[in-house]
Amino acid sequence: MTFDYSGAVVAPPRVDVDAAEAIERVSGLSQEEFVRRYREPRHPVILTDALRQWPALGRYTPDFFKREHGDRLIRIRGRDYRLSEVIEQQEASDEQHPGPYPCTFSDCASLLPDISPRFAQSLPSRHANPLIPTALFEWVNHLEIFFGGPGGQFPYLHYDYLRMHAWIAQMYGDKEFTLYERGQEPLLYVDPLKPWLSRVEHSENPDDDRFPLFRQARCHKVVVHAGEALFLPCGTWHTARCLNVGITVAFDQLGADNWAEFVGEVCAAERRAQRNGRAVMLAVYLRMLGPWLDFAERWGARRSGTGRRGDWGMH
Ligand SMILES: O=C(O)CCC(=O)C(=O)O
Ligand SMILES: [Fe+2]
Repeated sequence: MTFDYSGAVVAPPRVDVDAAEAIERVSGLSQEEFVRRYREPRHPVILTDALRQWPALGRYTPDFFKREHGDRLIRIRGRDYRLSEVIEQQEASDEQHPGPYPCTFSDCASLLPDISPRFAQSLPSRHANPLIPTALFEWVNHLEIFFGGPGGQFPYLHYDYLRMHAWIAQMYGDKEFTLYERGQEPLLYVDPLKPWLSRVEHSENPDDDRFPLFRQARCHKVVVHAGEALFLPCGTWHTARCLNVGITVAFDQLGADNWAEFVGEVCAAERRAQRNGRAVMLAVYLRMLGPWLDFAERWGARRSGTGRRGDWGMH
């Protein structure tokens, strides 16, 4: 998608609507209500009780990771660090001098028992289905743990790759998310080569000369606290900032309801890479596969709480 906006535009103040009005915090939500009120209309929501059965809750602290996983290596801007070293830097940091961010590890297989059950609202997820070519997810980590310290800012305004839904499970500390209302792409300076990224740098303090329309974009800020799970429906433009030392489990979801968007993104990526024949073949195959997977999920594959690796996109 390209937008050409020339001519002078006066930038009005940025619209940050009070998040308390915009993004609800709910508990005791049935699966049907979740689908009807949030997933279908693509409204973000915070579930305050979805993680309550996770053994990780209360256990995932900076000290726990320093003690149990401190020797794990984390690559940040081309250099390897020990996780304990990174956490110590983040603990010693402040808003004015943030530590390295984002700092993630994605080799989470051994941690699955800590974050099970995968709650009903985040299922089904079909990434690991053997009928879906794994090459489609070459660049995707379906499950990651983020470590951050005060002032740590996610570097891009984006929506999650291939229009998957994103779940942000905050295990420790508080993280502020800035969520943009849907349908504002003309104001977001979408990168035509990577249409899930905005070209606006430092979205908290944007360059008005380069991105004059950006200030008109309506966004909502919401703080996710430890124990809460934020649902970001597919295609939600967002960015994030750590308010203090924090640990976040982030994972994605691909199901029947965002399948069409997913297929659209896969084919668009093939076309951008000039692979038009492959784009057509994938479109035909994935559009036929969708109803088959719906059927299979309806008849048995759709259950929660079993902690299967496949639910987390692992084979
Ligand atoms: O937790 C964060 O800093 C943002 C995570 C995120 O949006 C992502 O990984 O796509
Ligand atoms: Fe994201």
